[in-house]
Amino acid sequence: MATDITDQKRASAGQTTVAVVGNPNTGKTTLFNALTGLSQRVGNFPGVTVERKIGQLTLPQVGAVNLLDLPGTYSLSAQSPDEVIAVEALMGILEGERDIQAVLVVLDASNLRRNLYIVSQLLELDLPLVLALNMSDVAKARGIVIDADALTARLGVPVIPVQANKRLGLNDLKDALSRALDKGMAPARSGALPQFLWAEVDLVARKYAGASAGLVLRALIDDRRAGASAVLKRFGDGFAADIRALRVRVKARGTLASWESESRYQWIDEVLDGALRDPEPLRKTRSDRLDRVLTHPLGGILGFAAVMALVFQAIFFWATPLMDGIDALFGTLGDWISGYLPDGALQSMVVDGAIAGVGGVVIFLPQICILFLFIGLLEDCGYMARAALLMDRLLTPCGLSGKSFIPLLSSFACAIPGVMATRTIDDSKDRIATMLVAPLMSCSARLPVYAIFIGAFIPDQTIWGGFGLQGLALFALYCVGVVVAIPVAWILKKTLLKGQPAPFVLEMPSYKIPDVGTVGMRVYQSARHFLERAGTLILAATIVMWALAYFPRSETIAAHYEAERVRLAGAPQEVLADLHAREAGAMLEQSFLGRMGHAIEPVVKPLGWDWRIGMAALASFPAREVIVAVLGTIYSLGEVDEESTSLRDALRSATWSDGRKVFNIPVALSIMVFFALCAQCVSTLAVIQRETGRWRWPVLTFAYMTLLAYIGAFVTYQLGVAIGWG
Ligand SMILES: Nc1nc2c(ncn2[C@@H]2O[C@H](COP(=O)(O)OP(=O)(O)OP(=O)(O)O)[C@@H](O)[C@H]2O)c(=O)[nH]1
Ligand SMILES: [Mg+2]
Repeated sequence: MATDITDQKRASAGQTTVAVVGNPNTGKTTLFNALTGLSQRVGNFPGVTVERKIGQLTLPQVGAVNLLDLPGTYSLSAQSPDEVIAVEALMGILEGERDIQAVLVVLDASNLRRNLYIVSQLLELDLPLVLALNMSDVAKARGIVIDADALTARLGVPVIPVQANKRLGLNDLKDALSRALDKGMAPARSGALPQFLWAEVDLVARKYAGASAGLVLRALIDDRRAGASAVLKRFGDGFAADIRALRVRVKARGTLASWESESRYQWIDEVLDGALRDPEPLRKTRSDRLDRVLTHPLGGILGFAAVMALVFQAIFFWATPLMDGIDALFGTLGDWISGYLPDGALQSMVVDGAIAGVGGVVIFLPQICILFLFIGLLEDCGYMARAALLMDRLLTPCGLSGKSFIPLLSSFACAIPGVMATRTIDDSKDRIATMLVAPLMSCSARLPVYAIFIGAFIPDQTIWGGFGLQGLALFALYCVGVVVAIPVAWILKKTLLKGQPAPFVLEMPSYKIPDVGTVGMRVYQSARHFLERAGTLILAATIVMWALAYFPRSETIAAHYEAERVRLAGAPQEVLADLHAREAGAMLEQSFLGRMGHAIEPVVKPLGWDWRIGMAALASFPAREVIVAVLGTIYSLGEVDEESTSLRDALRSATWSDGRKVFNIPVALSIMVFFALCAQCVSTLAVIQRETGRWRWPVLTFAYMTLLAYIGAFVTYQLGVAIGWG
């Protein structure tokens, strides 16, 4: 992502690096954003951050330092790829990572006991620590009182109450960070583990330069987990042999892993004794009461369906006036530019290529904004995690767990973050299976495709007392991907990725009133991304397609129609317009695009498509919105009807050479089903390759999705015709 590179450049100015760590969903990124002025993604569910993000912060006395935002983790025993990133960064074993000089631990004050677990481990890493006691407002509302001074004294590290979303306590926090960096002293160990163990561990640590006791301990306890493997790799074979020998000696005295959790929790109880007052730790909170309804096995699912139906209704209902406005704007722009540019290739490229093409896509900006407004609201209020819980029951039979749901849900915005979000899944087979079906979820790039065909061919009627037919059609298309994903995941988990779904554990965040800034940022960033794509990738594709559709110019056709015009001079306006349209059509037919199109027509004919649709779909393999732009260009070049200005009208009036209409409901449905199922996004395939490290997975994704898309479109068209909609 572009922001990463700029952040990286800006960050390199400072040398010192402070890592932000803590349990998932404790507000690390919110605090990171508040301190650095960046706007990384925030959301009210665990697993929002799955990458390292770097920013810069100026501290009193110390000056500029780098701040490193990391994925959340409950402990240093990392399992899932996102936790591994956090743990490896902390241990200084991440390739290309500068060393970390201090750690800023973000704690959820309303859940302090569990949050202190990782603190007890971090105290052993020989790094200065500062603890930010975040969500202090939530704790206060629940009547929880924490004595931060007492904790500071007991832990030997500063504990600073903050409220990141309101930027409260930041100055105190910065002061504490400055002092910690200034002193550069690591705190004393927690004392959670038995003394004999430390004696053994210290012996090994002393032998290897750079190996702190904390690192040796992780290598010893975490055994084959990723963090430990990285430590072992870093210090070489002799170190690994020492650890093996140490393990044998220690095991003779008890089980390491259970020791660790038992003794750490015991330590936590001692630390909190008298410093934490939680009046009713087991009382039912407002969140619990809401959950009784929202995660009810039947009521919850019905509620979820209702929420989604509302979203799709709103996408059509609210967007229409704004879209008409943008449409008119581009129309005027085209007319205005036509007036300035002489007739010919340049005018055609700008007006028929760029404006008709890109304009056709940009019209859908309001719908994108509305979609992301809802996604942002649902993410930040805490509903997303509940939806995941509901879906766990439905996903288990197809071999996946609720853990897969959040990545799949993210894929409705865009499959790229969706694929990245699979990093929260521990089991690698589950993770790959989820990645492979993620692109079946209808991403926002499909929205313009659906919207144009639904707008043109699905009647704007209300049925069943208030539901708009267009909104329902959109909802149904979103369901197509989901319905197909279920058997695909099932087959994958039965064959190539055989294995039981891992048990589902996801912490339920408390419900919150969504933050205006967070939701606004989500809408703004996706709108910007959409426009950037339209201005770059889509524009480039459109110009290429325009050139293919415009050239070569046929002298013979031009001469023929010129002669006709002379012959028909003085004829009524409609006759001349018809002549113009026929000339444009003939030119298009013999263009490079027309010739290629005719060559592929036999392949797409069974789907009910003409060559134009076939070529537009083919051009959309790098990025699916291209179809809208290309159809805009094709129909603008081979103008069918002078009167029609919008693409929607052009589609409605397009005809085959024998005069039949090209588009009808089965054709429109067949195109939409094709786009719902096809893997037309180079970036997604590239991300799958990067995340899995293998080419076979993106290739398989592309192959199975394209095949399904063709079959789906064929069946849809043939069924539609059989029913008599054609
Ligand atoms: N009430 C309250 N909400 C907060 C506070 N700080 C952050 N939040 C909200 O808590 C939620 C989680 O914030 P994030 O910053 O995404 O949390 P994170 O720790 O980065 O989460 P992961 O990246 O998933 O580990 C968001 O909805 C924030 O708006 C706070 O002090 N008080
Ligand atoms: Mg985060």
